[in-house]
Amino acid sequence: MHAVMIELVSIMTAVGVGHLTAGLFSPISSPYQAVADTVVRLSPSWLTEFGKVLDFPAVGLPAGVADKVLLLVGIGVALLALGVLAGLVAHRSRSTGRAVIVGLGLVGLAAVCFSPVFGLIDLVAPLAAMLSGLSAYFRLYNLAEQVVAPPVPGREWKNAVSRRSLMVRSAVLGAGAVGAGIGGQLMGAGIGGDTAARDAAAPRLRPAEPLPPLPPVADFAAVGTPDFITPNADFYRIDVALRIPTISAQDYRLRVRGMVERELSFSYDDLLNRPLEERRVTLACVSNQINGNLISNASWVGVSLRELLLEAGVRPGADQLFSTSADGWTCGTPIDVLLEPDRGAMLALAMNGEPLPLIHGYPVRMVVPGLYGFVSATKWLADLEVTTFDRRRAYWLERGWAQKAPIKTQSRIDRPRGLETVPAGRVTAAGIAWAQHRGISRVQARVDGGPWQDAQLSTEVSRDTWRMWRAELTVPPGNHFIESRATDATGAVQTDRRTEPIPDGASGWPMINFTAG
Ligand SMILES: Nc1nc2c(c(=O)[nH]1)N[C@H]1C(S)=C(S)[C@@H](COP(=O)(O)O)O[C@H]1N2
Ligand SMILES: [Mo]
Repeated sequence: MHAVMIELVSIMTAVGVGHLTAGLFSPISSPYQAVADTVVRLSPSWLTEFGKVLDFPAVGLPAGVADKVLLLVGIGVALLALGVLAGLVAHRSRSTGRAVIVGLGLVGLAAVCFSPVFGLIDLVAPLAAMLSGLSAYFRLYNLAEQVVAPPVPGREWKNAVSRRSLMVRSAVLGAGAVGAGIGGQLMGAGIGGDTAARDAAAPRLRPAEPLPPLPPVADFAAVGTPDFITPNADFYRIDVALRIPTISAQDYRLRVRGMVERELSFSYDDLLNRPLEERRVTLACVSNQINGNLISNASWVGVSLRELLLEAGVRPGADQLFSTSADGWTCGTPIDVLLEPDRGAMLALAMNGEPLPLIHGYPVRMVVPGLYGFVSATKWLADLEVTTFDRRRAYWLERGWAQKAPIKTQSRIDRPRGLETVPAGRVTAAGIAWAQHRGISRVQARVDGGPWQDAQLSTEVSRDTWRMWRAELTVPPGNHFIESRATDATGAVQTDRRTEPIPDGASGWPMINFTAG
């Protein structure tokens, strides 16, 4: 019994101290965090794709968050289970209990060392974790050995420790470990740390030329499409960051280096002082399934990435801009696309009128109209290296996704909803269509494989944003299915050939089954 408790408390101490030390020195060096990050990096793609769309709305966990919470809780449960097992064995052999703590410590240490952003300072937290876990183990075991059974008359109490005091000390240590863990979390997250800087930047994030207001019919939200602009709180989120990198705007530095004539370096203030432009751009994730919701639209304010590259002077032969985020995630974007004068590639600083929210990349992220997010939309941007595709391979390329990934011409059906029952007769179908940077020129819908019918389109706001469609269809009572297909401004029609998201985006016509009654 004692053995299990001692094992558990020792493991908790190690984890708590590791997390606290990391919070003080370098948040990414928390062994717990590093192990979770390693699981993410090594996950097979079926698991990753499952995680991206997993959500638990009932407990307030949207997609992009639910998978992360599940992983972190899962590792905690696994640790506790291991602790119980090790404790049961340690009851017989004390060295097993010790070995498990050393083993876990080494796993944490290895995970930290293999982080893509490892630095020497990152050794402190895993070492502190292992030492504190071991010392808790020895201290509690020594205490446990002095525990005597209920005092018998005449027995010497002096050096003996009561069972109760062992329990109390274990409980205090356990509670301390939990407190240390929470403390480390708060410190690492820089709670309150940068909100002042974020607020201070807000008034300066005004574009030189504000965009004209939206046209009156930019969406058909009244019949079930999304609003034209996605509120920040509803914007889809995709990243591999278990801990949101917290970068202080004061310390922010962005280097532009590699195959350039001149290396450049910018502070957050330098970027704020450049001419700011505003663009409405719809971001889309390559992992989006047909009819999926990993797509959102915002108005971004930031600086021209093309201007930055021209200032640095791209040397001949370079074909890739290799960007790295503060947490080590990497992304490769074709330089020729970024240098197109009318592409509008930018380093965004604001999203829908406020400085970037932390989960969407504060303080600086990339936005490139027309390319899927995994090859263009680096959040928490830390480094820009001009290089070649031969020389450096980005995060998702290493995992089987495409090197270049322009967004495909697509549409989605939002109404009727899947399996919905609607009154027979005239049925309003509605949805979205997108082909960023080419623009949408036509959307058609049909019922039960019948003739295609042209849908009405919302006013085009920009060829870089989605466009909404609605169509009035006539359906008799019974079960039906509806399909849609979009045509982009180059005349290319959305293909009916169904493909999986991997490697360069899903294709195929969306289809919804519904009942008219
Ligand atoms: N640092 C970092 N940036 C990232 C990613 C990531 O994992 N880490 N994911 C990319 C992917 S796959 C997409 S689709 C977009 C999503 O941006 P959002 O979360 O703001 O919607 O961010 C991109 N930028
Ligand atoms: Mo993505």
